[in-house]
Amino acid sequence: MADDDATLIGRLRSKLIDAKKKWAEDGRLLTGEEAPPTRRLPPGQRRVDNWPVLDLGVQPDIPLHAWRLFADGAVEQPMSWKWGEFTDLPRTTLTTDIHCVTAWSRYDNRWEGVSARELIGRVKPKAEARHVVFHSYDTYTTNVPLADFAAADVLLAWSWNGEPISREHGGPLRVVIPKLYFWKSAKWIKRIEFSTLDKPGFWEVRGYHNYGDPWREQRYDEEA
Ligand SMILES: Nc1nc2c(c(=O)[nH]1)N[C@H]1C(S)=C(S)[C@@H](COP(=O)(O)O)O[C@H]1N2
Ligand SMILES: [Mo]
Repeated sequence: MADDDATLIGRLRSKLIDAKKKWAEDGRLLTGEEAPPTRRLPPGQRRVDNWPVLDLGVQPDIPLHAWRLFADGAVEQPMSWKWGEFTDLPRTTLTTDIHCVTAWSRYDNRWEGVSARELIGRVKPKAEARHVVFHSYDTYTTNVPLADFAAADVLLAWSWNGEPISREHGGPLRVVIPKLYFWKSAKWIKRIEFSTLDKPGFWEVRGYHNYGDPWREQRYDEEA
């Protein structure tokens, strides 16, 4: 890629990121409603049938032979997997809804992969580990409480509706955390860091809510 292109893409990216930061500052899309989790569509969301692509403008291409997943930090047993090692772990399938902070929701996504619980059982987080930080191949990061990562419906997924997850949607492997806004579901996952301290990620330091519960409409940090 020519230097000029790289500069242009850099400028486009930062424009996009600034725009989203401004949304957080303005509290855009907030309805101020709360909905019981028994309601399927969270407040302020509209249902879509397509699957929008959202990222920082870079979609890393990770050949499977070079792919690695690391799990480390506050754990008894730090581990890493090559692609075939990871896909040989016991697998789970699960159908979930997606709720993006930009107000679209997509129902009935069928995922296949390894459950977070399976991975947690292998690395054995230390008693003082309370948080998890996802680090992705595009340098994106996002944070969740360990308790939420350890929920029964959290997956490290390589397949969506029977197909390998495409590169634009985070393949080879992405995180899926159905109960939180989709920015917490890191695409192109590379490293799962267990931590005693909370470490806000890319959007969390740019005005997004630290937790991100769609039914409590936790789009943005109240302090922003
Ligand atoms: N690595 C990485 N993961 C990411 C992002 C990103 O930019 N990089 N964007 C997040 C946001 S804001 C959303 S809404 C979803 C979008 O996933 P999709 O493109 O598959 O719809 O991915 C999340 N995970
Ligand atoms: Mo998002």
